[in-house]
Amino acid sequence: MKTTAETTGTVLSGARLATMRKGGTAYGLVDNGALAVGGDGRIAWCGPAEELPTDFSAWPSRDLGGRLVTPGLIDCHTHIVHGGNRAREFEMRLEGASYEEIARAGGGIVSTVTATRAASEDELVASALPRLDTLIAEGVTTLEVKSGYGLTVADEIKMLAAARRLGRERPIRIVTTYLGAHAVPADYKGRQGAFIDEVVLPGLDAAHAAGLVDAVDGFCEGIAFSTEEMARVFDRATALGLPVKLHAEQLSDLGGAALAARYAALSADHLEYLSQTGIDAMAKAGTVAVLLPGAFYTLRETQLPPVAALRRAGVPIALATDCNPGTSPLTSLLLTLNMAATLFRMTPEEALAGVTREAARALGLAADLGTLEAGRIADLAVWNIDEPAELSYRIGFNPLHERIFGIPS
Ligand code: DI6
Ligand code: FE
Repeated sequence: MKTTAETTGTVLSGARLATMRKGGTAYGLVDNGALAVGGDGRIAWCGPAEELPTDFSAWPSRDLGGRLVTPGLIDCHTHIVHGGNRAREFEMRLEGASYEEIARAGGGIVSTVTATRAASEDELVASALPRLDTLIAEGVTTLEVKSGYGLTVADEIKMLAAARRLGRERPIRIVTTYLGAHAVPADYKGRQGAFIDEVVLPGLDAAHAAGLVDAVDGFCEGIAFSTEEMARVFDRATALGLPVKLHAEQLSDLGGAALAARYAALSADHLEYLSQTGIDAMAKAGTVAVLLPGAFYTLRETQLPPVAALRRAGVPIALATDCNPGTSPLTSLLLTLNMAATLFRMTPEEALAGVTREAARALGLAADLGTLEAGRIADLAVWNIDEPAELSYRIGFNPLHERIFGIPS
């Protein structure tokens, strides 16, 4: 993209750029780099400082003192809007109950549904903000938020409206996902088909008509929905022109990832029990694998997601917090990087790509976000570190110096 000096903007100089562009140096690193941000909030130019085109020399410039600059971080899978918490269930699991036992006994997701239904939209926003602020403080500039704890048409819409409002309360890009097929509420127990007909599909139509849906997701699992049931939801999503994604192969292998791939899904998420057939289907469809080490850790899962096989097949791997009250009460994307490296043996470079370039792709936003290059939106994180690997290496330490959302001051 050619931008000329007619456009005013800002030049950020004295930057070590981890551009996260593929195919060049590790992390796409540019030492002694400069980055010109146009008045439209997009990167006009990015590269070695000595090559900065004279077009941009008239722009005001700011020296970043040699700091590392990465794309703003992207948390591409969260359930950050929800009522209540599940600290009591945490205690029960420590006393020996399994996640599935608790879910079957009416606890688990269903207890969060009760708390979410009881909360107003204002209350949902207010309770999500402290969690959101924690992510923002670590350089997160784009956040995906799922519904799925309302499970009535009105309550799903209330959750999505609360999610959209987070983007007006704070300087952050919010992407919403409709997750009506998350759990079967008590009044539909044993009548899953009726739940899909009477709630999931009409809820999707209504939320979409209200402009509240960017993508459609589901929980494909023994304790939730079958592949046949998810196919019905995906058919409706496709008819509405909405992209799909799926919670797949988290607790068992139902072939969810292959189903998602058949619908050209943006992503299949969790994937601990993913088979080679699922991997091949994802590779063919270009579906991103979103791995969620916070849920793996919280559930004390021992089955590792097939990272090496995904790599071999060339499936892009993204990472996210899965921030939710049951299986991943996690609001740190930096800790997620550390867990991905230590638990999943991903390289620090893969981990950082997983919350930038590949996370953008998992949201269908790869043309706008996730790398530092001309034309992309200038969401940036500036860090007080020298080596990008430090982002994965440290535990419980936040080296963010500055977060730039669109237009630098
Ligand atoms: N998988 C998960 O890990 C979360 N949802 C899902 O489909 C857990 C949701 C919860 O337990 O509240
Ligand atoms: Fe999830």
